[in-house]
Parts: sequence; C-alpha cells; structure tokens
Amino acid sequence: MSFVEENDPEIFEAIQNEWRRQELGLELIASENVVSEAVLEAAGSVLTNKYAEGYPGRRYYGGCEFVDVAESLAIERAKKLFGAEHVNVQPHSGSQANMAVYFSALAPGDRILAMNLSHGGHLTHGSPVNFSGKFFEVIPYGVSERDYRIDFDQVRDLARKNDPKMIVCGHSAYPRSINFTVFKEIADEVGALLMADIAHIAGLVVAGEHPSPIPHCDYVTTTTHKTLRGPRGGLIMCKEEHKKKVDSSIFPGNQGGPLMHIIAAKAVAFREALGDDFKAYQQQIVKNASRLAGALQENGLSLISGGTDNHLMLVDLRAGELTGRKSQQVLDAARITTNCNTVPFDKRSPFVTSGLRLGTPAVTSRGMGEVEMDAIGGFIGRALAAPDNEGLLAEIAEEVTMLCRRFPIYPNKGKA
Ligand code: DSN
Repeated sequence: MSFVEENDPEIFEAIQNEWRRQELGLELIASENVVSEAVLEAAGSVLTNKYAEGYPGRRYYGGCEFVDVAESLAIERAKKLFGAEHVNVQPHSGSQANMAVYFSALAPGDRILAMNLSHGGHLTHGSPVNFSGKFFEVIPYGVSERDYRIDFDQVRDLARKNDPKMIVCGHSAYPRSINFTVFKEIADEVGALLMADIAHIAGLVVAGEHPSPIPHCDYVTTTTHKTLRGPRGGLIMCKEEHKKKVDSSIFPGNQGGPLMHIIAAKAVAFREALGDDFKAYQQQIVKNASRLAGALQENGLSLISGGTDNHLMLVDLRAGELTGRKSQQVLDAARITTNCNTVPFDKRSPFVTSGLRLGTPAVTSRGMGEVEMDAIGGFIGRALAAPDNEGLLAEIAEEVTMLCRRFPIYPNKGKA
C-alpha cells in the first residue's frame, strides 16, 4: 500500500484516476508531455524540504551544500544543451521566467512589441488581462491573412513606428518555424532588446530540429515540461551582460525560495536531453506532427497555414458549425485530449473558439510513430464528422484504449 493511499484515500483516488486517464487516453495537448521515471523520482524527492534562497555558494540558509550540487549541475547542463552564456534555473514557471526578464530590463509603461495572443502568442506576451499587458504598453503583431505566417512587413513597420524597448518572439500556437534572424535585424534597426520565449520548441531547438534563438537574442526563456520533457518549471538564458540583473530579478525580485526538488528534476531532464536518444525523439515528434497533419487533412479537416513545421498544428473550424470548444468535448468523449484555441482572425470568443490545437510530444514519448498518427487522424476525423453520435464516440474510445495499451507510458508501473 502506498503512503498516500494509507494517509489520504481521496487524493490517492484522484491520482489513480489521473494515471488511468493518461495511460488509456491519447494526450494531444501540444504543451504537455510525460516525464521519465527518473525525473518523476527527483521531483518527488526530499529536496522539497529545503529552503535555499540565493544562488549556489551564496545562500541565505545553512545546509545548502547538496542542493548547491543539484542547482550547479542543472545550470551547467542547461548551458551545454543550449550553448547559452548564462542560465537561471530557478523560475517556477514560464510566466515567472518572462516576468523576471521584463522586470530586469524594462520600467513600467515601457513599450513591448509582441505576438497577438489570438495569432499564436502567449498570455504573458502582453495580453491585457495579464500582468504583462497591465505593466507595459504592448503593440501586438500577427500573422498575414495570406499565408498565416508571421507578417514581417508588419513587424518591421510597427517597430519603426513605435520604437519598442523590447521585441518578443516565440509563440504558443504557431505551427511554423520562427525566423529569429529577421527578428534580430528588426530589433537592431530600432535599437530594441530581443527576447524569445521558446517554451514550445525548446526540445526541437536542442536537437537541431528548429533554428536556435541563442545567437540572436538578449534573452531566451522556456518552460522545461513541454518538448524538453522535464518537470513543470521555467528557465532563463541570457547574454553575460544581462546576467546580474536577470538573477536579481528572479531572486529577490520576483521569487523567494527556489523549488530545489524541481531544480534537481530539471537537472535530470537536461542530462537526458544531452543523451543520444533525445535527438531521435525530437525528430520523431516532428515526423509524427507532419504525418498527423496529413492524416487530418485526408480526413477532411483544414489546418491553419496548411500544415506544420514543428510539433503542433491548428485545426481551422471557422467554416463550419462545429466550434473549437465542442470539438474538444467530442474528442474528450473519445478519450483524445486536446485544447480548443483561437485561430488568427477568429470571430468566436476565446472561450468558444474556431480552432483546435494538437501536438505530438506526449504520444511520441510513449513510442508511437507514423502508423499510429494515421490511426489517430482517422479517430479524430470520424469523431468530428459525427459529433453527436455517442455510440460512435464510445466505439472510438475503445479503439483508442486498445491502441494506448500497446504503448504503456510507464511499463514498470503495471496495468492501469
Ligand atoms: N504554455 C501554454 C500552452 O501553450 O498550453 C499555457 O501557458
């Protein structure tokens, strides 16, 4: 019997149910993944007991000699992975990584040029309902209606007209490759700092499956739990010249004690990402995404920009009655987990939406390949063609479960 089972049966049941949901269903949320047992173990370790405000060798508490080892390893490994001059592994999340960078370089009211949330940006890139939109003056750029690629004529034009202090690139729902070189040219032309948030594509960048922003950007932020396949958390990389301000913006500026168990788990994940298998894994994510995109199109679904260059795709539902929200619910009934998402030029509300975002990192982690992507495209096509046919959705859910049983997430854990 587990300790949680014995001490807290209600939480134990919730954990077991969530485990079953993950094991027996298809996780296609583009920002999710499944970590290794080693990452899981480090995240659940005794390091959670330790306070360690400060940085390795410069802490405000005693007894930090072992957590110093963990944090130093995390820093060195992340530097090696990305080729970064300086790394801070303490951000609790991607939002806090972004917040720390903004507050290290900008004053309230300064101007930022960043991607519109409904065109694929992130809440923390200046949405009016987020701290970033409340503290800073945000000029949004977007994609072109012609090809749904970032409209660099617009970015350049807005940069020239508005003279931003910082340009933010890197996105949460953009299925195409990002040209960091052009962003850098524009930033240099107007004398702006350049930040890339590579939360979604960090793993692809490490493996050379997406160009790296590191040579071009003053700051690069990421989460550690998406394609990078680590524990939930954030990371900041920056040029040496910004190091002092970034570190003090995280602590004491925005955070108190770092989560040492999570930092240890980040170190474990970075070691995995330095290994030979990681490149093959990232290549497979991209191959799977491209194959799934093709399968969805063969099943009559239309995709924003006509496909994908990375790990994600956006189904464009603007032409029909079926909304993003309803599609998400229909797929939930078939044990396929996705998220509804606004698409560029969406006329529906952000809660309803005309898009569905799908990604392949998690299904690729459990060993699925292109043949399985064809099957998944078929499941989704059938489900969305008959959204009110409960019998059919239950039938698809059974087929999904059979497929998932062939690809256990944690083979040593036994049957869910
Ligand atoms: N990173 C977001 C996502 O892409 O799902 C949530 O913050």
